[in-house]
Amino acid sequence: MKPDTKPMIVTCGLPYANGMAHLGHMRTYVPADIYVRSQRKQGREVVFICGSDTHGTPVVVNAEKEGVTPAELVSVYHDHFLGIFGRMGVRFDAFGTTDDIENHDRTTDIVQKLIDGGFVYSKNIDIAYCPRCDRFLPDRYVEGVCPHCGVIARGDECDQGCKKPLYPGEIINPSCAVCKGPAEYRSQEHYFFKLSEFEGFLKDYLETLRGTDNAVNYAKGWVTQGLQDWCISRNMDWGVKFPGAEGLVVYVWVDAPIGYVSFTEEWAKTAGDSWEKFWKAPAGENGQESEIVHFIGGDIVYHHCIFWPAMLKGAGYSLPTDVVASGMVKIEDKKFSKSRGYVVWVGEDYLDQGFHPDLLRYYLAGYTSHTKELNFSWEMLQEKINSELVAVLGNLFYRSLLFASKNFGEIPKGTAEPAILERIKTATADSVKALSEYEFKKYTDTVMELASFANTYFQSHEPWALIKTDKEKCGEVVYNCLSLVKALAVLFEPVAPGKMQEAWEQLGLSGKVADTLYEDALVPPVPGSALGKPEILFTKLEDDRIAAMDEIAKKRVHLAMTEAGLITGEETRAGAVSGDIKNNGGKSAQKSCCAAGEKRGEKSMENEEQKAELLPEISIDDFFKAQIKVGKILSVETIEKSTKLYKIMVDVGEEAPRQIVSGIRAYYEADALVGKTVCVIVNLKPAKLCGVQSQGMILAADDGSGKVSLLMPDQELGPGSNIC
Ligand code: B3M
Ligand code: ZN
Repeated sequence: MKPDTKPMIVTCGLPYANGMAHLGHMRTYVPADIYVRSQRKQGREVVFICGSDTHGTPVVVNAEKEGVTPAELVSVYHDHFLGIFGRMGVRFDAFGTTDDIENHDRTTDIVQKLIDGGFVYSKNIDIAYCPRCDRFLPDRYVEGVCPHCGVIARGDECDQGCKKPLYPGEIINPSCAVCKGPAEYRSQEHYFFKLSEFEGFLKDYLETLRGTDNAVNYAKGWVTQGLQDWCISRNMDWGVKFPGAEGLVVYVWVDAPIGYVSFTEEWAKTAGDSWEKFWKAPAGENGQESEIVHFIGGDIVYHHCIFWPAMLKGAGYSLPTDVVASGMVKIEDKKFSKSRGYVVWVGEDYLDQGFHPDLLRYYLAGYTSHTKELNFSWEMLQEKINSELVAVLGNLFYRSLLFASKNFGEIPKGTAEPAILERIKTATADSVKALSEYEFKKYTDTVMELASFANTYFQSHEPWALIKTDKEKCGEVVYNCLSLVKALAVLFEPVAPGKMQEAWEQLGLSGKVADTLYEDALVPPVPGSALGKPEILFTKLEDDRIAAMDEIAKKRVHLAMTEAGLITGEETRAGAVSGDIKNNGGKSAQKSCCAAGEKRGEKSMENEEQKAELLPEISIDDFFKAQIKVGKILSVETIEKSTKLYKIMVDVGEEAPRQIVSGIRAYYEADALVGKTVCVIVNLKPAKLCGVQSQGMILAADDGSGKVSLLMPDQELGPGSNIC
């Protein structure tokens, strides 16, 4: 295990300081922290960098929603993230904000270098403008249709469709994200980075870039398709001023990754070290003399593998050597969604409930491959912890330490068997190799296999019997068990730093296991040295605790659904709380798109899933249970309590018009609906949506990509005509 001597920077994607930390965040930060701890155990100099992403529309839009200034919002969530990382054992060496003076200065410097290098030009382009709000609509202020794949997207990226970044002026049918009204395009001068000039460079560079396939291979594909120049200025006040351009700031995706550099500068100032050795490292024989490893979410590969290296290259900085992208997170088998309640908040739902951070760290690392989809459920957490950490690792530690303490009162005399040392050596080498390939699950599996081996060793040597017949021999066995325990504490520390420090102290060892190198795993404990007090490290997660957490999760989904108008506040049916849309207007409501409320993109993803999933067969009689009639829309009103619903009066050929609540608001302007001839289920059990009575359902079709159309007869038919 010869440590590589190149200094290494490891970074994590910067969380937007606009909301609380959730499991999705941890899926990137915990493995990155494990990686850093593991590198340090190989004797490598590593600086671990992160910070708050404070600029851009994600922050400004949320601040506006909450009625505070962006700076106020940032300050709250910056502190929140810092607190959560501390509690989760994620130890950054620097955690700055992109609004720090160092980042303003570094961004200005880099953008100026790009300008001086001839990589920036200005051009008049069409920018979405909202006449009602009287302002230009940068990025997430505008919504519309992706020009590449036709899916509903936000202005800066096709987040639910093809995932491509979108450029100002590209989105089709723009509408204002604030007032929801139609936007228009107006011409304005903006600044562009000549990304297209970097095509050749990027092609070669990506051949050398390491990391996970879901990052590197995607990026290669994008370059092959050709690169467009990139608009790097925005109409906003909040952000880094664009050098030499009044009223414009730098696009957030320029100053955010520059945070990696400026936070390194902040670290260097405090540590009395140099940031240049990482970011301005001259090329040695094998390329640059530093390693830069970015851990990111799978949705920001383009930014890290294309934009960022091109910017660094253009401005004369060192280049990322590895990009590691994590897979998606599902909650209870449902697509992660804050608005639908499928979210686990790291503070409120986990740490504040008294769960130890190391259990979650283990789950995140060991559930599946880093690049695959990770599904979280409280039951699976329980199962994994109880059957692995409690039954295997915890059991070994406690039984070995307790037995040693009771029968010897110290580390007994003995020598480590060569076969055991060999086992430890192989496990260490396998673990290190696994992490060099970013295989976190292989890492935890390797550790767990060694723990199983140690349990078998303990069991098969029966120290409880030996102690009665041959204390010396028994001491040998226990000594070997403790050698394995010590090795396991070293190997498992990157995953469970808190618990392994406790184990370290129980072994009577001084110092920090976090500072112990892998090679020390092979050094058995000193015979005759004192032991600490044995304590159970991992206790079973009991059913009632998990059931209580399940209940909290279900309530959250229920609340989200109620807010979205999918179920009424009073209803707490088991089906509803477990996440099914209520039967009344339930499955059929989803099919016909009467379901209201969710972010449009999320809805389309769900429909994608539904497309693949056929419902059970029904008979013709079942079908005719639904009475569908032609109706004419008389009037449309918005429902104040909801942002998604309309109250629609429909003439269905009866004495009085029907009042129907419909989730069609995201797709149709109210005025455009009046006078339309539609199809209505008239015998649906009445329901209350957002407190408003609904007596039927208007049918619509949804293509699964967010495009929604009312179903209408193709000839004019009078209200009340039967659909058969
Ligand atoms: N703030 C968060 C995201 O899009 C964004 C990352 C910036 S990394 C430089 O996941
Ligand atoms: Zn798209």
